[in-house]
Amino acid sequence: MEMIKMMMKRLLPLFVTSMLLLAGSVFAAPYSREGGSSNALTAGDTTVTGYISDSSCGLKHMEGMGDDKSCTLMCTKGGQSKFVLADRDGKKVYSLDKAGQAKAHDFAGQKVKVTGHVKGKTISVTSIEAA
Ligand SMILES: [Cu+2]
Repeated sequence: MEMIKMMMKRLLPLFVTSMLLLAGSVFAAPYSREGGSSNALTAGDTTVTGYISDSSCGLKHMEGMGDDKSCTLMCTKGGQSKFVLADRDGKKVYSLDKAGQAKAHDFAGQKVKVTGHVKGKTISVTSIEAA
C-alpha cells in the first residue's frame, strides 16, 4: 500500500496538471468571459502568498511543538489534519485541494506562493513555489 500511495502522490499532480491544461485548451475558445464568474475554468489563476500550515493550527502554531515545519508535519501526519495555506497578513486560512495536499508536503512551515483557482476559502492548486 505504501508504494501505491507514494506513486499516487507523484503521479496525481502531473495528472491533474495535464487535465487542467487539456480542459483549458478545450474550453478556452468557445467560452466568452461574460457571465462566467461561476465557472472556474474561465476565472484564471490567482496567486496567494502565505505559509503552509495545518488545519489544526491554522494561522498560529501551538507552542512547544518545535518550529513551524515540524509542527505542520506532526499535525498532518497520518491525515488527522490537512495542509492549509495560512495568510497571516490577511488573517485567512485557505484549504488546499488534493493536488495541493501532495505539493504542500515539501513546503511545510515555509512561506510560499500558491497559484491556482480560489473559490471561497479553497484553492485548487496549480503550483506552489517558495516565496
Ligand atoms: Cu501544527
